[in-house]
Amino acid sequence: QSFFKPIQGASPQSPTSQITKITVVGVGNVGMAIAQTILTQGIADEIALVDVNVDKLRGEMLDLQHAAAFLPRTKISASIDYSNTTGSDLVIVTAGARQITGESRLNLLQRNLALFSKVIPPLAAKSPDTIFLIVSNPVDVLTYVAWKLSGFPSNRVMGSGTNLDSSRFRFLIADHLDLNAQDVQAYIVGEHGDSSVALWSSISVGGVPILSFLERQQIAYEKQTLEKIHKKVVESAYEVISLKGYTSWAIGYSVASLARTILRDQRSIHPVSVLAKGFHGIDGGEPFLSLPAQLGRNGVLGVTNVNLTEEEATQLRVSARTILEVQAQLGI
Ligand code: 6V0
Repeated sequence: QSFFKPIQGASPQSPTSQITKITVVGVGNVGMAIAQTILTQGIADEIALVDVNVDKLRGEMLDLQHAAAFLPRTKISASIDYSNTTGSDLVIVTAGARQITGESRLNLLQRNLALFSKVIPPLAAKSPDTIFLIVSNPVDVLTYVAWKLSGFPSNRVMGSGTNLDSSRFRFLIADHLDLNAQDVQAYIVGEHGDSSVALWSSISVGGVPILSFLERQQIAYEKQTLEKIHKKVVESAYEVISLKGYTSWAIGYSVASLARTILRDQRSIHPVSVLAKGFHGIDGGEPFLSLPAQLGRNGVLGVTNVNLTEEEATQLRVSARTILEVQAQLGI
């Protein structure tokens, strides 16, 4: 029995509606920040949460559901069973093992590889047409792992990569010049983390290329300032983790912006981790690392043909080699 009575002459059939469904795997600090940003921005009709911690999973689901009166209508479900993720348009993976004191990065990676071996195949089977967006660290290598384990075409597997690093970069430049960060165009590419590469030549404010402007003004010392800003970007995550224990809000907004671009086919450009083979002289393997990519409903639509200086291209290839060395030790 329905709450509403149909109006006179109405057809009993409703047109099949197109539901947008996002799965978020891992309801830790990062997964929940992503889920709540997606909710407040009304990006999905349905969010399916997955975790191995049953109580935490149900608690987080209920807590979000209780905000329904203040949010765009979104169905929120949670289950440890992957059947609940069936038919997802986008699967965001934030599940990750935490580094144990004294544990090497490689050991942590081996544990996350084991975790991904359990998580990725059932997700891919339940949503064979989905797009994977990997967030768990080390994000570039784990995006490669997800690509291998899913058997998906490369355009449907990407990592959040340096989208966050670039946002931090834009914030710090805007803060330094007293501007709005949304008016600052600037890209950090390569590995998400220590060997990331700042594309100086790409920095512009309101259409004015910053470096050539500064060079005309002979403010050479500003270049040093920009280099300091890049160093600060690399240190940002460590700083936030040492102060509050984890990072969450910025990665939440960063990933939600990627979700919106993909699902609403916005075709905007984001630096994300993609299969970088063949770009800027990167060869000798299949590394995933961040390049400015155009994103839309079909995932990665292409990579911007950005002009790198010789120094930037060399740094990018070093970044690629670092990632390839790690990938080679995985044995997949
Ligand atoms: P967290 O708070 O420990 O949450 C991890 C969650 O994963 C927990 O709720 C676990 O129960 C869950 N989990 C573990 N195993 C499984 C499994 N097999 N299936 C489903 N869920 C599982 O970590 P936090 O949320 O802080 O971070 C998550 C990951 O994101 C880590 O790998 C971080 O390093 C990474 N980040 C990546 C960033 C990026 O820019 N790419 C930024 C921030 C964090």
